[in-house]
Amino acid sequence: MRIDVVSIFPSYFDGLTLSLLGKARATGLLDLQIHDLRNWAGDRHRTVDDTPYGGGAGMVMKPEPWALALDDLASSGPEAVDRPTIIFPSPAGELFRQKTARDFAAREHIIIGCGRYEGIDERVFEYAASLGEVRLVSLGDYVLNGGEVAAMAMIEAVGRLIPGVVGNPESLVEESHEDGLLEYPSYTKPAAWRDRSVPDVLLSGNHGAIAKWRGEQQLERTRQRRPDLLSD
Ligand code: 6GU
Repeated sequence: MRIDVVSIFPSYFDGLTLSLLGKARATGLLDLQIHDLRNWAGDRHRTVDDTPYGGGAGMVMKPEPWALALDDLASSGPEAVDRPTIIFPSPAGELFRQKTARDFAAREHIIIGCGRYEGIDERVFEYAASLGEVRLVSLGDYVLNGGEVAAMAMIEAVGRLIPGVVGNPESLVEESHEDGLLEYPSYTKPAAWRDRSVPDVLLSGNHGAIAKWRGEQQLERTRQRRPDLLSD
């Protein structure tokens, strides 16, 4: 899978050389390339923003550098991928969920455009739709300063679903959100620690009873912490 990221802060993404995703990149499972939007700016100062028409606070990202970046990257993907998926992290987008991650993990070529300032000129989204499938995607109902942190979260969530990235694929199915519920609690040794003991059932060796208990814990936690998940 190929992922191209466009940002004015490429070094945000340095952390993606670490751990499982770093290994996936080194072994070629994930071709992740980070690009500086200013490479496509047209002037000596490498300007990428300007004042908003109609007035208002802050600056808006200019359309021209974005269009040139998208032109170059859309035609640079893996062989035979004519239309990439073009993701713009945005607090005004659809919610990014585990099922969105599964959807994106099945794509061959993803381009992620990270906006800053007060946003990107609206015509960029229209133009991008002529090159691929455009998705505006939000991490949740709060505001970040730009798309970079959201893009990193999405890359990690998507990258770990690429076959082979997570060593034991069984660990992918027993996680929060894979089955629409929160994860059951986990314990390790010692069995008694600071006056707290591990639930007896986990020491019983009775696999049926353990599975039943874990299922009950998942439901109870979901009811308490995320009742919204039970009604979706
Ligand atoms: Cl994707 N972008 C920004 N700037 N803020 C956010 C977000 C994305 N998701 C939640 N807040």
